[in-house]
Formats: sequence, structure tokens, C-alpha cells
Amino acid sequence: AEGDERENAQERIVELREQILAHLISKTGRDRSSASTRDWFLATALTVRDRIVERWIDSKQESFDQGQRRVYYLSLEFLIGRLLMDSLNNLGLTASVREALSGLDVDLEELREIEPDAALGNGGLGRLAACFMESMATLSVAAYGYGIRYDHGLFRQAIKDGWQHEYPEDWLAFGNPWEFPRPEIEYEIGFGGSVEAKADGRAAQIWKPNEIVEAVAYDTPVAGWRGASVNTLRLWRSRAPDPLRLDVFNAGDYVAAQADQVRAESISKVLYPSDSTPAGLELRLRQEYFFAAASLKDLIRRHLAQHGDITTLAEKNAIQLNDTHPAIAIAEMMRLLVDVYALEWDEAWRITQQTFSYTNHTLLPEALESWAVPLMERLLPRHMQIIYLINALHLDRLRSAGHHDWGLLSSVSLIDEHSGRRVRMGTLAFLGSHKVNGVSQLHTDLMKETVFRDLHSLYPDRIVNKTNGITFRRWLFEANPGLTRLISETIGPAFLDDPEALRKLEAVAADKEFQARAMSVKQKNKEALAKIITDRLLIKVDPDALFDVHVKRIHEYKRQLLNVLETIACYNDIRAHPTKDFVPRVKIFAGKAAASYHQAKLIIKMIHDVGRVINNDPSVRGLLKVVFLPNFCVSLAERIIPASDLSEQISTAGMEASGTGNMKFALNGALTIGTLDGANVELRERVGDENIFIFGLTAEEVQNHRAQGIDARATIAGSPVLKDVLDSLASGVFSHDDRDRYKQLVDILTYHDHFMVTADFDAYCEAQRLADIRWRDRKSWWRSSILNTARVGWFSSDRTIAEYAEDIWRVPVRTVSKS
Ligand code: DL6
Repeated sequence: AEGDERENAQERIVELREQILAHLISKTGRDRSSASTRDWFLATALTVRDRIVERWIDSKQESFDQGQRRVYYLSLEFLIGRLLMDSLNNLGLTASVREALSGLDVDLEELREIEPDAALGNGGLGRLAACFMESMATLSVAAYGYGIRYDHGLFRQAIKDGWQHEYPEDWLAFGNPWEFPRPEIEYEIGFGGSVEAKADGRAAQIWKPNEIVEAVAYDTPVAGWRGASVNTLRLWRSRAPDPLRLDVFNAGDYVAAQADQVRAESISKVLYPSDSTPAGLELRLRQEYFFAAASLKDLIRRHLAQHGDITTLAEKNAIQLNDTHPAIAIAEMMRLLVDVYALEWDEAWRITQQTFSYTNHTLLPEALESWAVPLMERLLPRHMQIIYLINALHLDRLRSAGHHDWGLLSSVSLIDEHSGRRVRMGTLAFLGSHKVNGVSQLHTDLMKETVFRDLHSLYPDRIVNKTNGITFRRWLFEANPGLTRLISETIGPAFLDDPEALRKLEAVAADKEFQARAMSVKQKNKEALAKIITDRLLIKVDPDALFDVHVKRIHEYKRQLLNVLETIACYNDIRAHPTKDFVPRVKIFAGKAAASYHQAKLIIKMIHDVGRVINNDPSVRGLLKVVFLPNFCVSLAERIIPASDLSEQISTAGMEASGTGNMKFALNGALTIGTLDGANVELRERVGDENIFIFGLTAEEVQNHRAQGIDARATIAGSPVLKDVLDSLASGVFSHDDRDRYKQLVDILTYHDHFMVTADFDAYCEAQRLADIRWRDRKSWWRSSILNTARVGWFSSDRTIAEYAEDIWRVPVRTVSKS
């Protein structure tokens, strides 16, 4: 039998090699002798795609035959990253394709590196959507993701003299082998115009838009683990109905002739257009409506084609709103049901509520979307009417139930009257959904107490928690094959299908030999990262040093600043105590700042300024290095995370909804230094107090502090170390070329420390010194590291999706195993 298996494997390799060669010739027009790495990548991707397509067709047929309830995940962001290794791994083809290629003198690793990241998202929210798509396919949830096929994803970050510069990213420059254009699937999406009443006096109206844009579908198959099932990510591209105005072109005005096309195509041109101008704001709303409307038309068409009856829409479909970005879909659904499908308002509302559910991802006031009523009225006049009617009925219902408190009614109204009239999209999403969820237990509790306090008091069963998760396929199996192999050899392969089986590692957490092997895997990953650092930054770092890693979006609440201040404190300490025994550390930062976020860009500059001084100071003796890796993205994260010793999760408590980086690091055996914020709380519960460094104010203490005032002069005066650090920054020690560069920032920390950097500084330094002590005791460090990996199985996004499926979508899940 073993011989047969070997023969089959060999046959498979030969077959793959032939297919790759056939694709090379037919799709690139080149042969072996002239093919470039990119050509080989294309040929390999298409070979893999052929395998996925077979399962894709089966999966669609299966869900059709079974009449399953379908799940639609509406998200303006899908931060996918690369797909080659993901697809190979999930189909179990990595080793065979590697060998097939090596017989052609092609290195799979080179192909892996040439694939551009699909960066159709900003950060956590978009990456979560990508993990969820993969988990839904793994659990055979019949699901579609709907979003926008941006020509340009998240900007490319370049650093010049320490400052961030943004450039357009161009992931489609060489084509996209994973997608299937569907030019036959297109919908007309209207904007503007007027509304006419119908003569029958019912709620239905006729909307006559004055602008039409077309939405064209592009499908990407998403394969689950072991090819369990394959779902569709359908992304919309915008275009004008006519490619140009021929009369205007023939009259000689070539630019004006294409104006409509440019205006239409701008909708799917870039991810997150800057909202600092009225034009940018309008474009964002156009994006939201465009993709929500196209997606609803598409799913209703599919529903009617299969079930023929619009009134069963809620029984057969669940629509998840990923944040409020697609929330206009609620008004659009009402418009379709009432105006187009002629349902009574109440029935339409019942169907809408039963179909939709909404995930909130942030409590930050600046991220809670609202749209100015005049803009909505101009762009979406019928939707504005519908929103007014939803609101009137909602407030009437409350008044009839005895709620007359004006404060309460105004706080739960869909219209915010505080600074001009604005539509509250969070309230629209809440009212139009049967379930609203937070993304960690703490975040969900805070939602109930803060942003949705009054709505929660009126609808106490609506808010539920679904703590985020990550797909282990990408974040362990693909990103860290060395550790995956070691785990498999030690506890067997069951954890590949059941993440909770990682617990078996507890038994070897203190085992000398296992520790040594885990250490050697990490060392190799650190050497690889050290090479990336040297290649990209010309900075040499020592792989034996503790790699202390802070990678995520740059934001004041994520407190990269706190980390930099502590770095300066270490620097001062090293210089002041030349004979003291310090733990050698490399502080690694990466992350992008929003283009218009000045303070975040200044923090990036500070990291560079501080790094330049420290890295070039001979008295530091290589004990401390500071590096900032530019252009953080999914593929870079896959290199950094498996090479990390310490994971920085140090946001101001109460401000990070969940975090998912924290889970990725812990899975790869990094110890967390973190606050009791977001999912860190649940991480501590699972890994155990002694295997995580928790410090700082709790969310409640932060609130109390803020209530008492955030003048930090007394705090700074009470911490000589902090005072020294701030004095050196303010006096220009790190910015000789512009001594005042950080003066204002130090003033803000001193007089208005909203993010509690000063309040948490001493506790953070103390936690760092505990980490030093633990690092010196390698046995104990490695025990904790292994226990982290062993105990985070619960943070698999399969678990999260299974919870959504059971409590919110009410659809079955099916688990796979090798057998
Ligand atoms: O839920 C995914 C992710 C959380 O892990 C982060 O804590 C949270 O900051 C992020 N939220 C956003 C906010 N965007 N909006 N709106 O990205 O969501």
C-alpha cells in the first residue's frame, strides 16, 4: 500500500508539472527557456486554480441542491494578502507543487515572493473579513463575500528621512490569476434624481435617478481547509454605461468625452478615499451605496431564481454587515421590497430585520459613521425618505410604549441634530438588524454601556458577543511551517483539523528537548527576519537578542509612543550604567498611518529619529536596536510574527475593540506584553496569568482618570525616568535638525494626555523589566511560549464562525478531518 501511495504521489507530481508547462505556454506565450519568475507564478497559480474550480462548482451545486440558507458577508474591506501558498496549503498541494517546480528548476519560494498582496483593506477589520471567508469555506457555510474590486488597495508606504509618504499601490498591474471577470453579471446603480409618489397612497414610491453607474462582478474562489468547500468572493467594479460620449469626442473635446467614465470608475478606483474634502466624503458614500445596492440586487436575483418568492428571503438568506460601511443596504432593502417587489411596509421591515445582522468594530467616536442629511438627500433621495419613515415609526413605537423622555428619544433617533442634521449609520444598522455583535467580551460590554447604551436598554436581547478569531491555516501552517512540523511530530496531526488539540503541547512545555527544538525553529525564523531587516534597512540585528515587536496601524490609542518612550528610557539607562547587565533587545516597529493623520506620522518620524541616535551610538554596544520596517502588509506580517519573542499589545484600555494581532503572535509562541484591553482580557484567561505580562490601567480606571482630568504634570513629576525621557525629547536630543519637532507632542502628553501614556509609563517599564527577568531564565520563557501556543486554540476563526452560524445566521456548519 505504501508503494502504491508513493507511485500515486509521483504521478501527481508529473501531472502537475505537465499542467504548469501547458499553462506556461498557453497563457504567457513563452516556453521554459524564456519564462520569467512572473510567468512561472502565473502558470502555477492557474494550475492550482483549475483544482479549486472543480470543488467550486461542486460546492455551488451542493448548496443549491440542499436549499441551504446562504450567508452574505458585506464588507468594504477584504485584506487578503497573497493567495498562492494559501491555496496550495488548503488543497494539500504544497509539497507536490514544490517538487513539480523543482524538476523544472523553479523555486516555489521565489514564486511566493513575486505575488502581490491583495491589500483591499486598512487593517484589522479587513483582515478579519479575509479570515472569516476562509473559515466559512472550511466549515462549509454556503457564503458569499461582497465588496469592491479597488484598482488600488491600501497605499504603498515609503519612508523618506523618517517621514511617511504614500504612493498608489498597483496590485493589478500584472493581472490577477485568481479572479474570474463576469462581464455578464452587471447591475445598474442609480444616484441622485427625484422621487415621485405613486397614486395609490401606499408607502411605495418611484425613484428616478439622474445618474446611472454599472457594477460588474469579478469572482474569486475561496478554498477552505482540505478543500472542504469553495465559496465566492464577489467584488464589484464600477463603470459608466457608455465608455465615452461619441458626439463630444467627435467634436474634439476628448477629455470631456470621457468625463462620465472617469466619474463612474472613480467609485472603484481606490480603497478609502480621503474624507478630508467634501468630494472625498461624497465618493465614500457613493462607494458604500454602490456595493451595497449591487450586492442586494445580486442576492435577490439568486434567491428568486431558486425559490421564486420574495417573502421567503429572510428564511433563505442572512446578511452580515461588516461595520456600518454597508449599512445603507438596510434602506436599500426596504426600497427594493416596498417599491420594486410591492410588499407592505411592515412585512418588508420584518424581512429586513430578520435578514440583517451587524458587527460593530470600534467605539472611537471619530470612526462612528454619520452622513449629512443634505448629502444623502442629494445622492439618495428615496433612501432619505425611507430613513425618515423608519425613524418616525421607531420613535412612535417608543412613545406608544410609554417612553417620553426627550433625551432618550433624541439619543436613539436615526437623525443626530447636534451639529447639522446627520444620519446615524450605527443606529440604522442596529434598528435594521436582529442581532448586533461586538468583537470581544470587553468591547461588547462597553458597547452596551456607551455607544448603544440607550438602544440596548430598549432592545436588551439584540447585542451579543462574538470574540474575533484568526485562521490558523495562514497564521500558523503557512507562516510558520517549521513550528507546524514540530508540533505535528510531537503531538500528531490532529491539531490541523481541531485547533483545541494544540492543548496536548502542555505536556511538553517544560520538556528540555522539545524546548530546544522550538527554540531552534524560532531562531531560524529570527535569522530570516534579520536578513530582511539588513536587506531593506542596512541595519544589522542580532538574532540572539530579544525581538520585541510592535506592528499594527499607527494610532495614538495603540500607543507606539509609549513604546518609544520606554525605548528612550532603556537607552538612557544603558548609557548611565555601562557595567550593568542588560538584555539585548531589538525593537521592531511597522505600520501605516492614515495619510491625513499628522500625529501618527510624527510618531513614525520619532521612531526613526530615536532609532538613528540609538543605532549609531557606540556606547549602546549593540544592546538596543530600533528598526522600522516600511510598508507593513499581510505578507510582511507572515514573516515578522513567527520571528517574534515579545508581542506589544499596549493600547489604552477600553479603546481596542479586540485586536487580532495579539492572537497571531501568541499562536506563534510570542509572549504578550499588554493592557487589559480588547481580546487581551480573554487571551490572559486562556494562557494564564503567569504566561503574559499584563500592566496598566483598566478600562474603568481610564474612564475615572479621564473624569478627574488628564493634566499629567503631577504624574510626570512623580516619575524621574519619564521626566528625563520627556525632557530629552522636548529639548531636541533626538532631533538636532529641528529641536522643536517634539515639543508640542510633549506638551500634549503633559497637559492633555487623553491616551494615558504618562499614567501607564511606570507600569509598562516595570512589565518590561519582568520580561527581561523571564528572558534570562530561558527554561521558564520557553515554557510560557509553548503554553501560549498550546492554549490559544479557542482563537481560531473557525470557532468564531461556528458561533456566528449558530447564534446569528442559524445555518449548519460541517467540520472536516483528514479521514
Ligand atoms: O474586529 C476587527 C478589528 C479589531 O480587532 C480591532 O480592534 C479594531 O480596531 C478594528 N476596527 C476597525 C475600525 N474600523 N472601522 N470602523 O478597523 O476591527
